[in-house]
Formats: sequence, structure tokens, C-alpha cells
Amino acid sequence: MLFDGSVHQLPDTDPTETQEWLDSLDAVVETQGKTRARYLMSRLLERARETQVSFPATVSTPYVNTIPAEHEPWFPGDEHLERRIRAYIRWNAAMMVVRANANAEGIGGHLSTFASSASLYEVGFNHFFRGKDDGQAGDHVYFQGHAAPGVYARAFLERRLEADDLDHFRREIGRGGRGLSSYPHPRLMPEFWEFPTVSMGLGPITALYHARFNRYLTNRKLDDTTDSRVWAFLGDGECDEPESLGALSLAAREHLDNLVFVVNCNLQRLDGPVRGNGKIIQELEAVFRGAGWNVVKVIWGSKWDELLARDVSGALLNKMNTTVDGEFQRYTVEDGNYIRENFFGPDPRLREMVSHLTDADLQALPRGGHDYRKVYAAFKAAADNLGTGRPTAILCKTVKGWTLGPEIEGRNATHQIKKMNIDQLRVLRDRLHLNDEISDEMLEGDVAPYYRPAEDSVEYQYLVERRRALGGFVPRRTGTAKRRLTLPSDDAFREFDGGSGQQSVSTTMGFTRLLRNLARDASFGERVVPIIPDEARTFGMDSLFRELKIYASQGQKYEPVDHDLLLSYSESTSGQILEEGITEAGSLASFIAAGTAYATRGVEMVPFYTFYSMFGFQRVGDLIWQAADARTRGFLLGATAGRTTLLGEGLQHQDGHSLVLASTVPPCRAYDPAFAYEVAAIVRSGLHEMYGEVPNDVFYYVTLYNENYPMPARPAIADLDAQIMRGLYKWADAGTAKHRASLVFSGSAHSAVRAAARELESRWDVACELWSATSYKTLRENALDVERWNRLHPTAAPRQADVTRLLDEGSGPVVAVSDFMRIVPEQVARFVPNRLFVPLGTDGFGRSDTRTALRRHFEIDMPHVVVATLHALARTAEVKPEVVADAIAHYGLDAESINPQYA
Ligand SMILES: Cc1ncc(C[n+]2csc(CCOP(=O)(O)OP(=O)(O)O)c2C)c(N)n1
Ligand SMILES: [Mg+2]
Repeated sequence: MLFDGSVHQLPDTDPTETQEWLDSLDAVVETQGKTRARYLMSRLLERARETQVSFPATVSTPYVNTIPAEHEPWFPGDEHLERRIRAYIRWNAAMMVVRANANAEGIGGHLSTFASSASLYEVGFNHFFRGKDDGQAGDHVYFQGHAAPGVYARAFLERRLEADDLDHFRREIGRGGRGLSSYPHPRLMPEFWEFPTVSMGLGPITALYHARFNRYLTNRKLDDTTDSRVWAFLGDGECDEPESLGALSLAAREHLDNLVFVVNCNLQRLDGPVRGNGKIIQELEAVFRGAGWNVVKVIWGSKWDELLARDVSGALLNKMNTTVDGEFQRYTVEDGNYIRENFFGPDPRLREMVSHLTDADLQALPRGGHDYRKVYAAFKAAADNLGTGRPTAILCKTVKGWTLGPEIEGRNATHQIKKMNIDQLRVLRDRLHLNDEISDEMLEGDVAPYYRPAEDSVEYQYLVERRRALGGFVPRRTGTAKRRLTLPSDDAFREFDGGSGQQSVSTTMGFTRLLRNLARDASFGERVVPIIPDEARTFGMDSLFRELKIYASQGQKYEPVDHDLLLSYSESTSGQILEEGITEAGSLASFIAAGTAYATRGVEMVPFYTFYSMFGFQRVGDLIWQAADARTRGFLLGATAGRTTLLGEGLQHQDGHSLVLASTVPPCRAYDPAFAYEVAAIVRSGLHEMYGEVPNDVFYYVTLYNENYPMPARPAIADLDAQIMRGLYKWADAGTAKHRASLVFSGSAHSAVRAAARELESRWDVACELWSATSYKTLRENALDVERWNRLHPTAAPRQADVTRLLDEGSGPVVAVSDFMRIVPEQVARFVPNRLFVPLGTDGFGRSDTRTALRRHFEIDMPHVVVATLHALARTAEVKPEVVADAIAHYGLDAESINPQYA
């Protein structure tokens, strides 16, 4: 850094000259003050940059617009017409919220977010956002979630929506589910919204990785994205989320000049000021610049230019620099006289500077984010930035609730105001100069009116012409890919059919082989996107580095230390693997970018994101929810799964609940396979479901274990793949012993269960069927669906759930064991009403120890499965309780040990 004293360690080749420069600076400070000194320093820095004197970037600049008035470009639009259009959109956006809340108290919606950002969006819509008509590349626009009413209001003017649609804002259930969703939700409006953004912070990080993935597609020659930009609109309050700013350095490192963040700095969040005692724009500027971004500040509207030009003393600049946001917010709600007295007044030079302006003039001095030309200049700078290698952040100062009138604008409660009374409507109408369009009588009716110019009006013509010139309407989502993939040949899966013989391998190893097979597939291979967060070696995936190569936009500029090894660390511009480093959030964002490329780019890609299962749903659950909303397709592989299978890592790493969390995500298909052939069947079927003839917008979560054991051969069961996919199949028949039980295993629990079956048969006279439960989530969903159908069709012949049909007919108890919490198998227990259903699992914090010790601790090892089965038989009076006691004694189990769920 510049000011940490390191300069004193550099050689001073001419101390006398150095002293002269320092003396001059001291003299300026003394005679003309610090402002002047700062000015001279800035000019020197500017000159240094011009003359290629490399110099560490300073991260903050004065509180003025980055683009001076004299550098503003010519504005190519018809400003008057655009202002009219904007007024209509502002009006309708407000009306749809007001009407929604008049019709249904408490239905919500937001007036003030869009009111503050209308100019930002309209400049984008009229001049920058490119659509995707006629196969054009188009831009990707991430709208701020709470600004949704403005986007609907524009679509209404464009005649993509009708008044009845606007009246169904937030009424998503009626009309066959064709309401307007509360926020941008592709899951609910798959032909309209592309990107879910309303969970704060997730829009920015996914936009960033989307820009990066576009580059990946180009570098891998899968799609030409060179002309596409990603525009992400976010709130200043939203920037407090770690996800919003946490990945900024990646954008600079990857030279993502195709990325623009537009931060709507209305200085307010939900409760009040974002930085009442500070300056959010200055703070954000420093963060973005420090991360290597280009920053364009749009703080002051044009009317300030004249004042700034007369600010020879620097007094105005000083006032701007030293006024905190809380005061600026106050000025928006006070009258002109207050501004005169408190902002300008205390300094006679400033008071004099505005003496020619009336109080009304002072009140009307606008913020930059409401000044159309200033915003245009900033957007143009960002757009022209393509090719320079730097992402751009545009920081626009606005007023929250702008134009909504004194009772709403800039008020701390503004975010939560959803209603307007007739006087407030009149103020808004007047403020927007809509007196000709909306009469007093119209306002007096029961419902506040919408207004839409006719199709032959110049406004409408202008509006659609602009969109036509820019490639069509935005947002618009197309869910059908133009460039479909060819599914892999079955050869890729076949090698798992024979099992591993005597060789012990893990399902993780099996999956890695499968992934390699898929990537090698002649036609399908290029669509595979392996994603890993700095954990490849943990999963044995470093074996893929050399063959598939790690994606590195700059290539590999060094010879790696392991260059002479077969599995060296190989980076390449055309690399296939996204090795994301230690960021599960970033990796998930990449997963979303790849898994939605079928819609955003029309190119089907298949992400396989493999991670430490504990750091999946638990760490980035909200991003997984977002993936579901965005209709992401692909595979999430929860490796090192199981509370007792991953040993030696302990409480923070051992995952016994990701399957519980997975069950909360509707389109997530969650599987817990025990054997490599099951993994292969799930991946194969998943590919067919997501990328087959009629693609389904779901994604898969598959657990992978790191325990090595001989993989059995695929049993010769007819229709086995379908049985694996429905979640349960009989793996082995029972023997001929006296008593009977069904033992159900998932994942790594198979070894204890199989050993228990042998033991029960030989020592305790119990014949056990063995079942593999690959997906309790699927079984439960099927059972719930059947239950519902039966309820709603009471006189029809009742249907039977899969799990009921498969298990309820058998005899003896059902003991279901997994390396996850007991709630996982238990979720189907009530659908097996005729049998005693006993779940065993790993409730409680994980521990570091051997697998043997852990499985004893969690009571899922062979002896505990035997005891649980015998006890279930005792409860149904098949065996005497003493037999259970004998077993407990025989295996040396400690009946008084601490219950692991509390330990
Ligand atoms: C993760 C998350 N936390 C909280 C919220 C609730 N919330 C919605 S809007 C909002 C304030 C937004 O302020 P800002 O980002 O400044 O946007 P503005 O409306 O001011 O443009 C909050 C807290 C949310 N949507 N997502
Ligand atoms: Mg805000």
C-alpha cells in the first residue's frame, strides 16, 4: 500500500529535489488550504497515469460525479418522449401495488424501490439492454427483486401484459396460476423472468459468475458470448450481504468487462439509512476500486454542474465530502429554506453561491440517479468498457420513493408503504404531469386507474421501436434450447454393471470414473462441466486435471511443480473443470450459470458440482433454493457423505442431515445410493429426465461416500433402473429361518445391514429380506401424491403408494438404516401401516473417531441393527424380551451409554 511507510524503504536518488516537491506541497496547504492541495495531488496522479507512471490505484475520489459535465456524451434519444413513457411506467407501477393492496389487505408489494430506480432501468431499456430476438446473443439483466412492479408496468405499456395481468400482481394462485409473481421467479413465470434476485446478495454473486461462465463458453468454443453483457441491479442496503461483494475480486481477475453492477444508492434500506453516519457511495467506491473494478459515480444532477463550476474555493466540494448520508436523507424531506440554511447557509461563500436560486429551486436540485443524461453517460461508459478488461460498477445516488410525494419520499418507513390515499395519488399525478391523461374524477373512483398510451401514439411507437432496435423485449425467458446436446451412449455406464470384484472402491471413485467416461463421450463430452471447490484431491478427482484441464482464462503461465507427474496440475484457456477455490457460494453460482445455460444461452450444459456434503445445503442452502427457482438442471454430488462414513473429521464435517435439507427443495431429486451401479443408473436416468426429449427442470442431489468396499455387480432384476429411480428395490430375498424381517439400507449403511442379516439368520433364527432405499424423498413424494389423490377421489378405487405396495405386504418388522438422521427413513413410516417400522440413524453431532467406533456410538453397526430387529420382533410378541437382552449382552452393548442425539 501507498501510505504504510514502505516508501521510506525505497532509494531516494535526489533528496534535494524530493524536498523541493514536499516544500511546495506544504506551502500550498499553508497558503491555500487542504482542498487546493488535494486538487493538485489529484492532477499529479492523473498526469502520472497518463504518462504510464504505474502507481497503486487510490480507492476513493471526491464526492462528485466521475464523468464531468464536459465529458458527457451526446444523448441519442428523445428525452421528452422518454420522460413521458417513464411517467406512465412510474404511474402504473405504483397503481398496481396500490390496487393489489386495496383488493387484498396485506398482499404487499413495493412502491419506493422502483420509484427510486425508474430512470436507471429506463435508460437501460431505451438504450442498452439487448434482447435475444432472431438468435442474437443478447444481454442478461438481473433486476432488483423489489423493483418488479416497474418491470411489469413497462411490459404493460409494451402490450406484453394486460390490465388484468397487473391486477393479478401477487395473486399467483387464481387464473390457473397465471398471476404476476411477487418477485422475479422463473419457476412461476418461466416465459418472463430469467433470474431470481429477491434473496438479497444472491443476484449479484450469480450475475458475476454468469459473466464468468459466458467467458468459459466462449473460451471452450461452445457459444459466442463476446457481445453479451450481464447487468446486475442491486440495492445499496443489499451490499451488506457477504455474497454481494464477496466475489468482486474474481470479476477483476477474470477481466470480466462484460459485467456491469448498477447499485441504486438511495441511501436507505428497509428500516432506515444504510450508512446514516457515513457515506455508502464512498464506501462502495473504495471496495469496488480496491477489487480492481472501474467505478462510475453518478451523484449529482445537471443543475449542480453550474454550482460546481463556480466552486473555486472548494467550499462546495468540501461540504459534499463532509455531509453524511443521514443528513442528505434529511435534505430530501425538508423544504428549500432548510437546505439553504443548513447545507449552504453556514458557509457565507456557499450561501452567496445559491443566492440567485429560490427555495423551490434548491429543493429541486436533483440527485444524479434521477438525471437521465448523467445516467446515460454512466451506462455508455460501462458499455464502451467492453474490451478494456475491467468490470464496471455504477453507483447512482437516488431518493427512495422519488416522485411519490412528501409523505413517502425519503421517509424511513417508505419501504413498507403499500397504499396511497386520494391526495397522495393526486400529488403523484401532478408530479408526473399526467393531468391530461388522468383526471380528478378518475382518481375519485373506487380503483386507481392505469394509463396506457394507444398503439398509434408516438409514445408507444417510440417505445417498441427502441426495443426492436435493441433486439426485442427484456426480460423474456425461453426454456427451449437451440443447441441441444446428444445424450451419452450407454457405454459410459456399462462398466459399473459387473461390480468391482475383489477390489474395494468407493462410490466417489465410481462416480469419478463415470464423470471421466462422460467427458470422454464423443458427442456429449464437451457439455460436461465438472465444478469443484478446492477439494478435488479429497474426492480423487485430481486424476481429471491432466485430461480435462482446469479452466483458466489466462492459460497457464508457469510450469507447475508437478509437471513431470502423470496427474499434473494443468490449467488451460480451454480447460473444462471449474476449480473454484474455497467458495461454495461461488461454486453454486457456477452451477446455476451452467445449469441454466439451456435457457439463458440456448445451449444445454450439464454441471456436475462435487463438494463436501456438509458444505452444501447447510452452507449455501439459499443458493440451492435459488437454483431451484431458476430452473437449474444438473447434478449436485454430496461427497464425503454420512455422519459415520467420513471418519476423523468430527462435528463440523460429518454430514448426517443434508438429505433432510434436500427434502425441503421441491424440484430436487435426492438419492442416497449404496453401490456404483446405482450411481450410474441415477446419473443416466437423471440425464434422460433433464436433457431427454421432454426435459424436466429439476436437479439431482446424489450422496457419495468415501468408504471402500467391493462393489457388487448389478443384480439381474427386470426394470432395475426404474426401481432404483422410484427409490426402493429388493436387493436380496430372505432365507428360510423361523422369523421374518425386512432390512432396508441406504448408502454406506449397507455393510452393517448385510452383516446383520447374516447374523440374524445364523444366530437368531430371523430370515431377512434386504432392500436398497435409494431415495426416501421420492418415495415420500409418491406416497403423498397418492394419499392426496385418494382423498380427492373418495369413491374411486384407491391407489397404492410405491412404498406401501413394496413393503406393507411383507411380514415381520421393517428396520431401515442409513448414515443420516432417523427422520430420513422415518418420512415414509406411516405409509407402511401394517408393519412395525424402525428407523436407525445418526442423530446428534458428529465425532472424530474410527468408523467402527462411530457406528457403535450412533447405534447403527451390525450388533445394533440385530438388537433393533430383535426388539421389533419382541414388540410384536414374535420373540421374548429376554432374547433381546441376550443379544445386548452377547454383543457387549452398553445399555446405559449416553444417547448420541444429546451428546
Ligand atoms: C436475504 C434477504 N434478507 C432480507 C430481505 C428483506 N428485504 C427486502 S428489501 C430489504 C431492504 C432493501 O434495501 P436496498 O437493498 O437498499 O434496496 P432499495 O429498496 O433501497 O433499493 C430487505 C431487508 C431479503 N429480501 N433478502
Ligand atoms: Mg437502498
